[in-house]
Order: sequence, then C-alpha cells, then structure tokens
Amino acid sequence: MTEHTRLSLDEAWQLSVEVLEHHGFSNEHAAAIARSMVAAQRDECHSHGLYRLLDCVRTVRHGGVDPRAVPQVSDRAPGVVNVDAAGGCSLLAFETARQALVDKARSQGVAVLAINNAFHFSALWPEVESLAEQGLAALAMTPSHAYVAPASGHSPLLGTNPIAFAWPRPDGLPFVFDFATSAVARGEIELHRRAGKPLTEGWALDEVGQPTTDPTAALAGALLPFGGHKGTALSIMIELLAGPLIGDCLGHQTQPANANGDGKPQHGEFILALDPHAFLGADTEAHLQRAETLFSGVLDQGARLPSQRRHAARRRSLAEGITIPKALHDDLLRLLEGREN
Ligand code: NDP
Ligand code: PYC
Repeated sequence: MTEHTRLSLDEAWQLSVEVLEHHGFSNEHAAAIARSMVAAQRDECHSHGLYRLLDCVRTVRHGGVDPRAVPQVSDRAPGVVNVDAAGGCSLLAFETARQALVDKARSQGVAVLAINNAFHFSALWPEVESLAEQGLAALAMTPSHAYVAPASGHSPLLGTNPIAFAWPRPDGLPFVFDFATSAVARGEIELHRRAGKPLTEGWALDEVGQPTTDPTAALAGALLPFGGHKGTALSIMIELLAGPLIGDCLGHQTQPANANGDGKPQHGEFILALDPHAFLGADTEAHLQRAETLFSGVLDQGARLPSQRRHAARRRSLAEGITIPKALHDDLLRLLEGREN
C-alpha cells in the first residue's frame, strides 16, 4: 500500500514557496504558483497539486521559464486586455491582469483577457472560480503541447487543452467545471506511472498508434480525446481561441522544456468574463435564481454537480490538512536540499 504524509495547509504552502524560491522563482511567482498548487492539493486535484513542483523545478533547470519575469499588462480594445507573461509562469500574469479584466467586464458586459508567452502548468478552475466569486460568469482555456491524437488519428498533434467554466451562485460556491479535452490530463498519466498503476482502456495509444494501458508507453505515444470527434472539435476550438486569435502558439508549436535546453513551452491562455448585470440589469437576481432550478434538477436525480467532490475535499482539507504520497514528499524535500530526483 502507498505510504502517505500528512501536511497542514500552512506546511504545504511553506514547502511550495521554499522549493520554488530555492530554484530561483521570485517571491511574487512563488506565491502565485503556491496559491494555485496548494488550492489544487487542498481540493484533491492531485494531477495539478504539489506534484507539479517537480515540473516547475525541471522547467526552470532546463531554461524553459523565466522565474523572475515581470508580466506587462496592456489595454488592447474596450473589451480586450492583454498580459505578456514575458516567458514567466501564467499564474502571476493572470493575477496581475485579473482586476483589469473584471473592470472591463463590468463596464462592457463582456471582456477577454489574453495571456501571451506564458509557461502554463496549472489547473484552470482557481482562475474562473475567482472571477465567479466577483459575480461574473467566466470561461478559460489554454493549449498545452502536442500530446493528443485527433479522434481516428494515431499521432500526437493537439494539446490536452483544458476548458473551465464558472457561474456565480447567489448562496454559496460557484458552479465550476474544469477538464482536459483529452480523456484525462497528462498529469494523471504521470501519476499512474509514479504509482505503478495501469491506465483505463480508451485513454491512450502507444508510439505505433496501438491502444495501451501502460503509462510509460502512453507518455511516449498519444492520449486520446474525450468523446471522440466531439472532444477533438472542442480541442481544436481551444487551440484557435487561445492560439492564433490572440497571436500565440498552437500546441504542436511548443514543447516542454528538456535537457538540451531547446524546449520552448510558452503559449497563450484565453479567458472570457461576462457580467450578468450588463445583460439583465435589475432582473439579475431573479434570473440567477432561475439557474438554481437547473442545479436542483440535477441533484434531484441523484446525480452530482461538477465541483461537488472538490468542495467536499476542500472542507476535509481545511479541517484535517492534506495527504500526499510519501515518495512525493521525499522528492520535494530532496528538491529543497538541491539534490537531483
Ligand atoms: P477530470 O476528467 O477528472 O474532470 C474534471 C472535471 O469533471 C471537474 O470539474 C470534476 O468535478 C468533474 N467531474 C468528474 N466526475 C464527475 C461526475 N461524476 N459528475 C459530475 N462532474 C464530474 O479532469 P481532467 O483530468 O480532465 O483535468 C484535471 C485538471 O487538469 C483540470 O483542472 C485542468 O485544468 C488541468 N489541466 C491543465 C492543463 C494545462 O495545460 N494547464 C492541461 C490539461 C489539464 P470535481 O472536481 O468536483 O470532481
Ligand atoms: O496534465 O495535461 C496536463 C498538463 C499539460 C500541461 C499542464 N498540465
């Protein structure tokens, strides 16, 4: 059985910031990254929790991210704000430009934040959730790298391309979903490899395009999109909106950082924010209340809403702290000592 280590949320935060700063990230980047990772770990979104510290350190060691980059915000149009991450991590860029996006959404009704030139490793839900907490509906998407074969194809071309949506709720946490357009995130394949667990059938192909449940073969091959041609089409839409529309790369035009130093992981993210008050004025509360009947309808059938598991995990972690595999904790402590994994 896998041994686990329990950490308080404060300990998880300290460990994350220390590892990141030890490897050259500025305090601002370390804090923005730790906020996202600790939130993901707290909500038991393991593929984008503390495990991602390994990826951040590997990327900085290979020269794939500027750990001290200062994001530059610019106004592009009445409804468009841009932030150039300048080769740094997307999370500080988002935090730097978030208020400008909110202000534009409030004044225009609809606004887009285009993040460019960013190293992007994180879950998207914390970003859209933070916008819904300010009363906005929000949609976020980003391409990753060529990890996914199109439906009926055989070779990696598309990114794992996550899409996240949030809707503000009058009494309580927003409705949020956030998933990769691949059958699962690639991070989940890596966690299966670390745990020595086989994959679910239908997730991946090996290097010669044959179905596989071996995580190592899948990492060398290609993931499959969720929902066949429908997932493929959504994934292409994400590449277009978060790529050419905002003047940034497609998934196959980027690579994760590598030991040769020639991997350039930077790409874009597209975030749309909509202010219900601009559409509905004085009727906003009544219509938001009407949306609640849809959520109740789902729950009344014994089905669950996306985020329900996450919110339950959050309550548990706030009370009891988090647990991570001991092997991961050991790897993170080694990073702190500056030793190789
Ligand atoms: P999942 O396939 O686990 O799907 C996650 C979403 O589906 C969550 O909103 C989850 O809610 C919801 N969900 C799962 N099961 C159910 C159910 N039975 N009923 C209702 N809702 C359900 O996640 P993925 O592996 O696709 O993605 C994981 C993360 O990886 C995402 O946060 C994504 O942003 C991130 N990612 C980031 C990338 C990047 O380039 N930065 C690339 C790819 C992925 P709940 O959380 O409550 O279970
Ligand atoms: O899990 O697919 C993934 C992923 C790619 C980039 C960041 N996360």
